[in-house]
Amino acid sequence: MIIPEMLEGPQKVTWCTGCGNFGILAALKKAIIELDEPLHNIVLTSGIGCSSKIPHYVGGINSLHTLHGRPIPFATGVHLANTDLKVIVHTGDGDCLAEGLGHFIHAARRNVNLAVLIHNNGVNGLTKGQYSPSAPRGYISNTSPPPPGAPMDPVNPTALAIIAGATYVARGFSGDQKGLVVLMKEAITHEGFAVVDILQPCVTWNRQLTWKYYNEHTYSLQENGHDVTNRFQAMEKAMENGDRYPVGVFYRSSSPHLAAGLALPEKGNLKNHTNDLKDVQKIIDDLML
Ligand SMILES: Cc1ncc(C[n+]2csc(CCOP(=O)(O)OP(=O)(O)O)c2C)c(N)n1
Ligand code: SF4
Ligand SMILES: [Mg+2]
Repeated sequence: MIIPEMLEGPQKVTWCTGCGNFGILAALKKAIIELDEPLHNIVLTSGIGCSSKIPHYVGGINSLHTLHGRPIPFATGVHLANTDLKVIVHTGDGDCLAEGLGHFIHAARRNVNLAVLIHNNGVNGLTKGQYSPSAPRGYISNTSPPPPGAPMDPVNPTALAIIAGATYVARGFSGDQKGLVVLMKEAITHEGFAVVDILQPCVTWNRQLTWKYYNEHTYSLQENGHDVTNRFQAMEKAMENGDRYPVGVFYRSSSPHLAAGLALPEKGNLKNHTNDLKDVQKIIDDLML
């Protein structure tokens, strides 16, 4: 049994008071406790950003705080080395939808068995509030002053994930703890590429997409008779824009994930291979020639 003390992080949390990341951290810990998976089987990767500091705040599991835009390739490597692991990616909207966008699309297309949790706050929080690829058209920030504010439509991570081939696509809200825990558990246990776009207020830089705004503009997909197996209906809901944000599961399907279709080594998972240092020495010697 996992108890909260086992997940105490090694470092003091440095997020601003009131930041939506607190809700995501609390939901993640609750999801891990409820899943009751041995902690050594859980690996968390993150990029760079306020959101990507999360590995420092969760203890007991294995974590990799990687490079900006790159948590998905690191996670893919971890997964292919040991397909028994549950690999979770924490990434910001800047991290995932700007520098990391190519990785996101191709990992979805490959249906890599990962749970990608996007802390979506519409800004590059860590670097002082520049508008991110998910900021709405017209959004005003220090890098998108009026007029016209952000001069283009945002990247839509849920619609993009569905069209690129992700097999579990959902949206959560960091203010809806109960709903978020359910989505995280489903994403982590899903066999294939799972995405949860998490609406996360940044109280310091984003004065438009606030707690109040999301409380008033989100509604439940599942309470409104949505069919998660219908890809076209899922796209329609994911593309719903304006002032209403559907929250819940958009799409779920089952198809072979990347590791199932790859020519993996005969001995199976890399973790099963013995380290023969003689082989390593031979490679070094060859390179030194
Ligand atoms: C390769 C590289 N490019 C750019 C940066 C600068 N940088 C650091 S964090 C960041 C954006 C963070 O935004 P987001 O991913 O949305 O995270 P948030 O802080 O909002 O949680 C950028 C551009 C960097 N550190 N490394
Ligand atoms: S800058 Fe924004 S995203 Fe970063 S910790 Fe502060 S409130 Fe959270
Ligand atoms: Mg951000």
